[in-house]
Amino acid sequence: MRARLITLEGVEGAGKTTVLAYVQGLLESHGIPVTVTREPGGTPVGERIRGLLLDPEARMAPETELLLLFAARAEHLARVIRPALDAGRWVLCDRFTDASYAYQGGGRGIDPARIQVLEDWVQGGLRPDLTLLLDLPAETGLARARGRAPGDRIEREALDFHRRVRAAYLARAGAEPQRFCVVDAGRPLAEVERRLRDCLEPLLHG
Ligand code: T5A
Repeated sequence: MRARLITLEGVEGAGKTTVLAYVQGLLESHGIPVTVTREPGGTPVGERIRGLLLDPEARMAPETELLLLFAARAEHLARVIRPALDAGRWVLCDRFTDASYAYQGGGRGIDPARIQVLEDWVQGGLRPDLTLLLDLPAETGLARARGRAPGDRIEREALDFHRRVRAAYLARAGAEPQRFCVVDAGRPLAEVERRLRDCLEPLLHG
């Protein structure tokens, strides 16, 4: 079976981190070797960039933010994602380039055509095989996330920003229904997991 890149996306607090271990376990129970990683981050340089991006004290232009995200992504692809896929390991990534379209495109208002230039340059032809979009109203996700810890720089953005993020994710899912599997993240965890298993089913037997 060809190694696959599976990404998890969603608004703040949608439950990506919560379901990561479930998805990993499901793949491993089918004998699939899995590398679990995240963006921004996943490498020593990427984690330092993440610290900067999420620092509530950091002020930066939207373009700076986008370029830092793609700098971290270039490093992640070179050191983690491509080597894993080349070695036959599936990669399960907590956020990837759809987040740049959703947050920097939808949220910050950067022209998606500019994001696409970076995507083509940094990734070449590599795109996720499957994107699991945990969908939730922005206010519900923020209430969950904020109930847990003080927000980071991006989480602290206004509700309207996070609503645009959700709308951009849903628009991308609508445009590429063959790649996206949209999961209602407002349901109880057991239901969310059942739906995720259904989403993964075709890949497990494909
Ligand atoms: N970013 C990232 C960009 O702007 N552009 C990019 O290109 C990329 C890659 C960091 C930030 O970077 C931005 C987006 C982000 O702002 P992150 O680390 O993924 O990205 O940050 P968050 O989305 O903030 O991650 P969170 O940990 O806050 O959200 P999760 O992982 O979606 O949510 P999780 O699993 O921690 O769950 C939140 C709470 O909800 C509960 C959990 O127990 C937890 O308390 N929960 C549920 N409650 C009820 N029902 C369910 N079904 C539940 N599932 C989870």
